[in-house]
Amino acid sequence: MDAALAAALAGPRGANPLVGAVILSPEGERLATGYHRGAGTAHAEADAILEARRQGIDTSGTTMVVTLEPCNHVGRTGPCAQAIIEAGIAKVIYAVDDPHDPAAGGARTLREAGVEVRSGLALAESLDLNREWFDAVASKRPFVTLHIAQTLDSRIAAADGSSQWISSPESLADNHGLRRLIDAILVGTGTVLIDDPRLTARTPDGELSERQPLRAVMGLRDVPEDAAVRAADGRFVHLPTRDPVEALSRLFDEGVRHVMVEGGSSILSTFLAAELVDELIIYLAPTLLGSGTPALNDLGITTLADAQHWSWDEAGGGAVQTLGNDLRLHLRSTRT
Ligand code: AOF
Ligand code: ZN
Repeated sequence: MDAALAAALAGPRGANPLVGAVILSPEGERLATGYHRGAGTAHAEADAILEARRQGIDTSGTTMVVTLEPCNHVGRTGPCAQAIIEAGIAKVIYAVDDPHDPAAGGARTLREAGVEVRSGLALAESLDLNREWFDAVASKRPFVTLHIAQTLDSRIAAADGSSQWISSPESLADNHGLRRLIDAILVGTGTVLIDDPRLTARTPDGELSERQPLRAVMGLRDVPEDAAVRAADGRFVHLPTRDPVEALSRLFDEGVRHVMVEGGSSILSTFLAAELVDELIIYLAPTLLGSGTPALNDLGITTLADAQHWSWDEAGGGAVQTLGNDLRLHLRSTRT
């Protein structure tokens, strides 16, 4: 299962989960490995079976170890359960059930065909591998990470509007690393009109990274024809709404399972007030402004008893990290 998990990591994140599969001989020797390369391409199981065929390996009587329950549906490809049965594989060991209704049920199909099936091996690691995807599929909306780069006194811009750069180069590089992993980045039309950001994922030397998130702008105002978000590769969408639920639903339909909301204050506050944020990443610079744009507006809370509570998230580098001159705070919603 470790090898299947490692293989899964080679795939891209997106509408589909990361999945890896390994085929073992009856003696436990590793014969072939496969992984899923993203929506529209072969699933990990089919990829591993294909790899075995390419090497002229007979798969009958073998064991498949896979990080997700083999699918039972004909989506863009599949069904994997059928491909496994046809390949004569005798035993399937998978980590976690597929929570996606149309695809679920592969384990039963396999058992009915006489394949021995076991599940639950490396369950925690497999859930962790796709934790945003599992969350998004269960809630039928993208997993939401909120990103704020702020001063000690929670300002995201000075009184004259200047906001570049509150955070250190190390924090910026960290943010661009996150942009490579998420499916979409979302800002409000106000941010586009004031800051004209590119919203691309870039390396520290300013080169465009290979994988770019969808750039989404929400709000009723138009996005100017010459706005920087429209440039580059055309992976841009304007969501003409102020309703965060509607914006998330549109993004989910576009295949987005993990979105990072980057500002400004009104959109950050809207998502927080609506309790639609799963994860908070705050870059805290050791500077004070005393005036300027606050990171957040009114969240509709008037008494301490109604305060939102967040928990420190130790995953992925820890709850508090030092990045150059800044602190990176990582928090998780206590809703779930
Ligand atoms: C598997 N193996 O490697 C993956 C699975 O319509 P499709 O073909 O893109 O299928 C997408 C669904 O299939 C996805 O939502 C998830 O439930 C499952 N993904 N299943 O057996 C794989 N990637
Ligand atoms: Zn499949």
